[in-house]
Amino acid sequence: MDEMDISKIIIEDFTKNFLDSLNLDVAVIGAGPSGMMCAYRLVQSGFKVAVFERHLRAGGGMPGGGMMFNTIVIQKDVLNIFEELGISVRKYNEQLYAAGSIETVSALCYKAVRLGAKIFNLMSVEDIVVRENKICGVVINWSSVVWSKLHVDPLAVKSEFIVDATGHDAEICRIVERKIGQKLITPTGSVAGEKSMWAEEGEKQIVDNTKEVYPGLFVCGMAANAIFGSPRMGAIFGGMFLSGEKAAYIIKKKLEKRGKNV
Ligand code: 48F
Repeated sequence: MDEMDISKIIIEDFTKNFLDSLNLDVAVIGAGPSGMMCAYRLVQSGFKVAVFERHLRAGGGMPGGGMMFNTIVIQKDVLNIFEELGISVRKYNEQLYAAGSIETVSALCYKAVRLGAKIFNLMSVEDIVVRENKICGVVINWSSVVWSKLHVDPLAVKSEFIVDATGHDAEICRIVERKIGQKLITPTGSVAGEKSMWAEEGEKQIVDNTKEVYPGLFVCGMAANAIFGSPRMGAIFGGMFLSGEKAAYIIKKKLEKRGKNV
């Protein structure tokens, strides 16, 4: 065994994956629960999907559970999804169940990746690609470059659709607001910002808030509540799964209309 072989395998394998992801059907930004659920449903339909995640690991806010107690709460409406993913749940009452946050993240990521979703961790989306008032790609850089404020130019990836699944900060929608102006398809044209915690109301509104908010740009998960000024919910996650699923469903219909039947 030669150390050079190890280096060569890593560089060649990664490069092949990366080159294969330069022209996507859907680029999902953020590997939290909503982004991963969206990616999972899209690859199940056979679309080419990559998820760009700033941090070292996938999962977003889920591994941390509630205040680092690594249990999450889900509602009975998503039990079918948990069963499909093979995640064990514990009943608390007629409405609420507990699940392990690590088991949930692992199962969701594993299923999505096995079906073909690529996850590029340690990469941050710092900008978007725009043509004739439609977003058609993302601009990426190594997170370490961004964090160290190094002056290194990024690379671009083309994509039919992009999904802002960046969580509470709704980073991609904020880039649109900053660079294109108040043109988001929201009541004010801009990002309203999330409201304080109200779990039941936030969970009710999140699926409604999941939609196309600029041509080519969809929003799901906490980012959807943030841009429409809906409440946060804390460590209850049913809405994240349903929101990711809804974004995937609308995108699938749009891709099929464009003749992207797979
Ligand atoms: O925050 P996150 O888990 O978003 P989510 O899918 O789920 C929210 C819940 O975790 C929780 C909650 C439950 O009620 O409220 O907070 O809406 O995952 C967002 C991911 O996006 C990454 C970030 O590191 C995180 O893993 N991210 C954010 N901005 C960027 C990014 C960016 N510019 N480029 C790449 N990744």
